[in-house]
Amino acid sequence: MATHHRACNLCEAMCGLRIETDGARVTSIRGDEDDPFSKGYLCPKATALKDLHEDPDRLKQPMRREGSQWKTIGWDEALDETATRLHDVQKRHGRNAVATYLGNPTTHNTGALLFGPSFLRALGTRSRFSATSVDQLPHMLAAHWMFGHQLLLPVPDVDRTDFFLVLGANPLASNGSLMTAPGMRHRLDALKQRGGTLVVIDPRRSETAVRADQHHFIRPGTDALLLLALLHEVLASPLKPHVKVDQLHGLDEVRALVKRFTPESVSGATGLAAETIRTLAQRFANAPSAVCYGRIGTSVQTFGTLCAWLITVLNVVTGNLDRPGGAMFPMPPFDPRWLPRPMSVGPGSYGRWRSRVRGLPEVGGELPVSVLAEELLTPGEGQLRALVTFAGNPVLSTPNGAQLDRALAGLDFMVSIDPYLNETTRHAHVILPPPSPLERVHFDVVFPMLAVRTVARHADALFDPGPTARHDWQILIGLGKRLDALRGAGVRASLTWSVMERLGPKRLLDLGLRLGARGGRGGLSLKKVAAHEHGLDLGALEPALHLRLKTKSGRIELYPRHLADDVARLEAAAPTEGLVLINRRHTRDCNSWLHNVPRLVSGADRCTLLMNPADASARSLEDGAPVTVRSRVGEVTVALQLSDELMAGVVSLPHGYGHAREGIRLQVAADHAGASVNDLSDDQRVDVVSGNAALSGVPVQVVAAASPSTRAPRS
Ligand SMILES: Nc1nc2c(c(=O)[nH]1)N[C@H]1C(S)=C(S)[C@@H](COP(=O)(O)OP(=O)(O)OC[C@H]3O[C@@H](n4cnc5c(=O)[nH]c(N)nc54)[C@H](O)[C@@H]3O)O[C@H]1N2
Ligand SMILES: Nc1nc2c(c(=O)[nH]1)N[C@H]1C(S)=C(S)[C@@H](COP(=O)(O)OP(=O)(O)OC[C@H]3O[C@@H](n4cnc5c(=O)[nH]c(N)nc54)[C@H](O)[C@@H]3O)O[C@H]1N2
Ligand code: SF4
Ligand SMILES: [Mo]
Repeated sequence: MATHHRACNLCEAMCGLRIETDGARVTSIRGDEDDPFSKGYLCPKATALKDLHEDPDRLKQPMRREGSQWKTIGWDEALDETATRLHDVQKRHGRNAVATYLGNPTTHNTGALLFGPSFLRALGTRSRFSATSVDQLPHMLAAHWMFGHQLLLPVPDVDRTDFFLVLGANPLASNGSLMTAPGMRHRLDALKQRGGTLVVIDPRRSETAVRADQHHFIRPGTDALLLLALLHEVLASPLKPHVKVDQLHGLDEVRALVKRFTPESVSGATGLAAETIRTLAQRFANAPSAVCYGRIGTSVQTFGTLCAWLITVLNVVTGNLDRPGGAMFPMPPFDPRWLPRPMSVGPGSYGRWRSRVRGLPEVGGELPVSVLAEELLTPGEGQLRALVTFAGNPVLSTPNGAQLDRALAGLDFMVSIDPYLNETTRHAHVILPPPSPLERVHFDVVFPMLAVRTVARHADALFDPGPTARHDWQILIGLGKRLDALRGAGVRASLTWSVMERLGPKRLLDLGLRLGARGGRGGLSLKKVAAHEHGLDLGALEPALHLRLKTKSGRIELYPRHLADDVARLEAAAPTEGLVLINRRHTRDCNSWLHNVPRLVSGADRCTLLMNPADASARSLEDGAPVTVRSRVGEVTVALQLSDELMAGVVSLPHGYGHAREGIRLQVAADHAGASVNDLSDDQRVDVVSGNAALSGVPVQVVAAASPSTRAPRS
């Protein structure tokens, strides 16, 4: 029997876990009461770490596909073959003919974060894609322009704020995003207890909205208009004395811009009464501290970057940026932003190259994943021929997944570094599976940069995966060094790879902690962090932007040119008629990849279409009946679930389902297949500034299903 303490790696909240093991078995997983940050909180997903570890469908050996058959092969053979075939495609068609796609779990994987960049350098392709462009890209681009660094992301100081204005986020289901704060329910309760206010703006009365002091419906995709009107109101009064006007660049231009956006002018499009907008602006501006926070509902829409920008402008002009109770900049002990190169993450970039077919700009070295399928399918010079997927399932997670599904079937070569044979990896020629999360070192590299307190935490592996396993970082190094060797990169390159192999994640973390601790001040070590087995908490956030602002002007850029220009597109946008589709998350889902865990999929079918009863009766649709949902790109059939929690004119499907595809090895998931919302979302709908997918607000029609063979269960 042994007890282990470590952070859960399944979502951004980093909850501290207390895991009991008996030999090679996990006997229990509970919240770590002594964790100073999560204080014992955990969600139902944490126990999935045991199930993942024990899942008979989880792959343990590399596999090669021969037709539709999979054959187990050895690691050297798998890595040699993969590197040779990637090299071969690059030799024949150019380096950019190989694409990469990095999925969400990359950000929770210490080894992949530390060694992934070296692999990408060795591959040397500009055809890089990731889940970023179906997620937080607009926030990163706005930060790049406003603060000079894509990862200077302001985080709501939820524990000290007096007024929390939430747009397009449902932290009570998602446990928070770009806001690492385990146990959101307790934090929101504490806000109430200290007399604070929670206001939620969402087309659905979400789990978070139910607990708010006020919830207002908004027509999907119109948040930018609402924010402009809030700014109109705020800027009509003199600024508070503590607003540091001399640190701002472009305030007059913002003032001039928002003049025409009166609450009356946006009321029709947004669905909020002018008086509601006016009162909200005044209450926000007059609160002792306030913070506006927008998350995925504001990012995955056609005006995502405008939203991210205007949210920050609202925080700035009300004096709530970089101030306790407002939006703050975490400066964690291990900080990949300020480490020396090559360990650091760069400040970001924009438009250095464009996608071949649609001409969308590169952002931060990546192209938007909405163009991946067309780049694979459109013949001609520069067509993509091969793909590396790492911890991603883009067939289910990116728009028009069915089109991507078809495109992947035609690749010259595909390799997936992934523990599962799923909807995406079934197209691979080779799958390289890493061990389970409990078999590896875990140190959160990304989320302390988004955490509402200054924290760090290290844990060693619980189990040894054995000599025949390869960690993600070992796979990445294994491929990188082979690619360099095939290219004749020379002795120096091969030495560098050997050094990295010998360093491994722990020594690199130690180095990073010594060099980069707390905004570059150094002084910690992995040993010191690891000594705090329940996690190291270094206290509440402190104002930090003055130390770290990276803009050329040395001031906050309030009026970035590309965004100012994009307001014209917003004003020209025609209101969408008819039903629009939005997405939702359930506490027991984790994007597309935990549906093979029986305890997380038990109970009533969750993949239902939520619809307002008025919309259903207008279409003579019945609660519980199967309905077909159609968009420009496809259709799915699911059970209808009527609820007035949805705004009229809006329907909602969960994201991450659709496991009915042939050839996957996910027995439990296949029995709870559901339908993929991304068979409806449209690859042509993007936020044109960032290229981020507009997954929300998709125009759809809903009709009774042609052959109502199944009457799906109600939840
Ligand atoms: N249980 C669970 N937790 C998760 C995940 C999961 O799949 N399941 N995924 C994780 C990941 S990768 C992420 S990025 C985070 C995301 O975390 P959140 O951003 O909190 O994501 P959601 O829970 O989808 O909440 C988005 C909300 O936006 C609303 N919305 C949709 N369109 C609009 C709009 O146009 N305007 C406004 N104002 N609101 C809109 C939706 O109704 C929904 O309530 O969650 C993480 N946590
Ligand atoms: N319509 C719609 N689409 C969405 C969203 C939405 O709200 N609505 N949300 C978007 C968001 S926020 C995100 S983040 C994306 C997620 O998009 P993706 O990252 O593409 O998809 P996931 O479902 O997270 O798939 C994760 C994959 O990683 C594998 N994996 C898990 N752990 C590891 C590991 O440690 N190492 C390796 N090598 N592999 C691992 C899993 O087996 C799985 O194949 O989806 C996006 N798509
Ligand atoms: S909220 Fe749940 S999934 Fe997220 S870190 Fe905590 S226990 Fe893990
Ligand atoms: Mo995400």
